[in-house]
Amino acid sequence: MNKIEELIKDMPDEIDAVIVKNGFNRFYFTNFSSTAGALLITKKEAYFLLDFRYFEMAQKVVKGVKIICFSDLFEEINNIFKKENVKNVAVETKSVSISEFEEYKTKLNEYNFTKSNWLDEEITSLRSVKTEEEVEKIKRSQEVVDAAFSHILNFVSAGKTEKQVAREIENFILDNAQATSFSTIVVSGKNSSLPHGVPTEKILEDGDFVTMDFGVILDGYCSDMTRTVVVKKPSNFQRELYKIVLDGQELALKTIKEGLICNEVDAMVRRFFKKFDYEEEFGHGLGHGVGIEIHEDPYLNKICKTKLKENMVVTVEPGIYINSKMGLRIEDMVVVKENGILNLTKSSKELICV
Ligand SMILES: [Mn+2]
Repeated sequence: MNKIEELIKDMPDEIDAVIVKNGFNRFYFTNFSSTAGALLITKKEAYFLLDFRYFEMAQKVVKGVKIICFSDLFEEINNIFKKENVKNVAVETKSVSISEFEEYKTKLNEYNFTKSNWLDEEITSLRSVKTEEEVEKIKRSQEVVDAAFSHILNFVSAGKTEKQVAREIENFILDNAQATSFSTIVVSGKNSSLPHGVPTEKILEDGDFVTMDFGVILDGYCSDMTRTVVVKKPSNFQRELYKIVLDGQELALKTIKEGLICNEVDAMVRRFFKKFDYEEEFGHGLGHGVGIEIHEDPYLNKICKTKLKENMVVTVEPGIYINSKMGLRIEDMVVVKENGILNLTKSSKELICV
């Protein structure tokens, strides 16, 4: 069964059709990227409404849905609903704005529109469990990230600035993938206490931790990795701190498997850090889902109660950040399996001196 058939199978009796407006969700069902458009799914058929800019390309590459070129979106939706005898229509609650929703209700006033939690939850749950094909794409996306790390190890050194290192990573990514999946983070020395710090003109100095967090988009699928290296020689304290973070990460990697609850995995690493009195210094979630979006469900954090399922792809990225002094993070991306994980990240986690 393909993704659209899955959605149709789960569509409640009281809903005749759905409109998928969110760009990431449209891509999920069609594998086609566009800045505008709408995917209409009735119980019988799927229609992809696109404007002239995308029409020709979509006709060539999109399979399994009817491609319609619209000049007036509402008129086209009306035609389809008439033809298919649609009355009750669900739209995404999270991505349809209040004004857009009002517009639907006004311009298509013969139909009943509902902001549907069912639709959001359905798409979230479909998207969070990856197909084998998606896992393969994410794996290839991660391979570029691993290659970028090998590349940067020959570049990052005392005397370079954070910005220069970030630019070198991004150039490598742009040469080998579609785009970066987020703005590359390179933080060093005191700046490394900032988990999502922005690269600055700060020069890398002896003894600095350098945290590099970056990812790519390849074939529409994201990857994400963080490594922390040290310039020249680490202090004993840095070695200890690094070992605690790595042990915390490995504890999670050894434990994660289908059936565990997200917030319990997060809590386990938090308890581990507490033993060393670093609970407060781990101020963010343990990880997040990755797919079409760099951050998507499920979330390994304090509040997410999703049960892990086979073929969910999540990051595992504990860190310890000592205010105004230093910090570090280590991040891998893994596929959840029945009895454990498949780690897609191959880069070394030894504390590397550069
Ligand atoms: Mn991440």
